[in-house]
Amino acid sequence: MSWTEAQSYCRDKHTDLVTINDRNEQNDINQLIQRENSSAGRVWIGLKDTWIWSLSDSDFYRENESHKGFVSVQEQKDWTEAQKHCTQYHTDLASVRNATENHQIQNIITSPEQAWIGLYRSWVWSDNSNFTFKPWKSNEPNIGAKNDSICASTGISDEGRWTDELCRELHHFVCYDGE
Ligand SMILES: [Ca+2]
Repeated sequence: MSWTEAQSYCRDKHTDLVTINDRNEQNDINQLIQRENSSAGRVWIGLKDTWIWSLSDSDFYRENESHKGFVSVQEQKDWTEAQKHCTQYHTDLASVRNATENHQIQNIITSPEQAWIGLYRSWVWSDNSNFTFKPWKSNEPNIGAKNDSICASTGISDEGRWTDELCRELHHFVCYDGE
């Protein structure tokens, strides 16, 4: 199945695709795969690369509707430094929810240079739990960011270390069952 189909299957029949938080869980899954799918190559886990807004509190705009406003900062910074600046002096980099807001931002940008907004790519677990344990295989992940759907897999070899794959590829997968 593709990653998306695997996620639907797991959510329907179990809880979700598996989330792996530490070395022990990684070992358990590696043993499970060896027992059940000894011929399988790569096996989907619940990790996916996706676009997210740096301002993660979606209630923010609702609660502060009256004093919401975009601020254009005339300093050259990389994205991380820009985000740091915004959280220190304002709230965060701008989240852009619709065409009106996009237009408001266009109107306050005075230079012809591109300006950062709060959108970035990150690895997230299917169940939204924290992503801290990262046993990537060496030279992985290695799929360019221009691909819009990248998911993670484990396997039998190399202590189950992870690789990134295009989500549409067909692989076996591991569900998590919270029951
Ligand atoms: Ca890869």
